[in-house]
Amino acid sequence: FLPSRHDLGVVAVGFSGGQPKAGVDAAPMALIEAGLIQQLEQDLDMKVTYDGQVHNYTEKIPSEDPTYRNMKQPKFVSAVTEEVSDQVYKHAKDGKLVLTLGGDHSIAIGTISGTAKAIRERLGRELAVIWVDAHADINTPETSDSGNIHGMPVAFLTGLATEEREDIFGWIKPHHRISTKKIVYIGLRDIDRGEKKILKDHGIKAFSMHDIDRHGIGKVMDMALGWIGSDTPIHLSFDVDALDPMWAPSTGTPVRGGLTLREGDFIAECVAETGSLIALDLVEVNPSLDEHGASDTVRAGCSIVRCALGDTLL
Ligand code: B3U
Ligand code: MN
Ligand code: MN
Repeated sequence: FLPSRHDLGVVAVGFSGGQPKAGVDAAPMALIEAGLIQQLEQDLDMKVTYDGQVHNYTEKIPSEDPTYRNMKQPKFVSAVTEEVSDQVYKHAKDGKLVLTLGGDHSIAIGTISGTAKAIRERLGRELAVIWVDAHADINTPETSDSGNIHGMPVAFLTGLATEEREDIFGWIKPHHRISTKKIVYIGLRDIDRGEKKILKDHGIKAFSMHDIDRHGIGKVMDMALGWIGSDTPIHLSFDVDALDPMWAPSTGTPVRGGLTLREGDFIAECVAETGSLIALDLVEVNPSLDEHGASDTVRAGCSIVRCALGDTLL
C-alpha cells in the first residue's frame, strides 16, 4: 500500500499566518539552500518532484480578516491550508511520499487533511499521525489563550473543533479528518490547561519528556509504534521546537528541556524503519530568530528529514 520509497513530492509552504512572528516563512528556502533536496536526490537516491517555488499564497490574502471565535487571521489560514491540502493530496494520490517544508504548524491542517483524503481514496485506510512537538497544538478556538491557529491544528483535524462557515475551516469534511485514537504525541512539555483536559477526556496517546526520561527514547518509540500498529500508513508531523533550544534555538516558541539532536533523529529513523511513512512535515524553523543559531536549526531540520526518509548511520 505504500508509496515507492524513492518517489518524493515536495511542497514548500512559506507561511507564517498561524502565529505572530515573521520569518518562519523563510524556512523552506533556508532548508533548500542548505542543500536538502540535493541530499535527498544524491545521497538517498530519491526521485524528487518539486515545482521549484516556495509558495507564499499572497493571492489568498482576504480583503478583511477579523478575529472570529478568538482565531487570528482565520480566513487567511483557512484559505492557505485548503490550498496546501490540495497540493499534498495530489502528490499522495499519485503514490508519492510527500515532504512539506513549513511554515508554522497551522499548515498541518492542510498537509494531514490532504494525506488523510488520499489514503482513504487509494487504500480505504485510516491514517495514523505521529506529532513530535513541545506543544500539543490541540486547543479549540475556545480553549486557546493566544488565538494563534498554529496552536489548534489537531483540534480541527480530529473534529474536536468544527466550523460551519466554509471560508473558516468549513471546507474540512469527514474524509479529511483523523481519529483521536490514531494520533501519538512525542516530546510534549508545554501544554495548556484546556489541552490537558482534551487529551485526558479523549484518551489521546502522548509521550511527554517525562516519559522519555523514564523509559528512554528507544522504549518510547516501541510503545508509540505499538499503539499505532504495524501496517498502518503514518504521517509524521515534526515541529522543530520539540528539540531542545540548545540544538534548535531558531523557532517561535522555544521551550527548554527538550529532545537532544540524536533523540530527534532517532524518532525519525524509527519511523523510517517501519516502512509505513507516507508523509512528513518539518515546521516552525524560523531563521530570523536567534540568528546565531539559525544554521544549527536548519542543519537539525535537514537531518530530521534525511533520517525520516531513510538515511542510516551505517
Ligand atoms: N499552546 C499555546 C502555545 C503554543 C502552541 N504552539 C506553539 N505555541 N508553538 C497556544 O498558543 O496555543
Ligand atoms: Mn507545533
Ligand atoms: Mn511547538
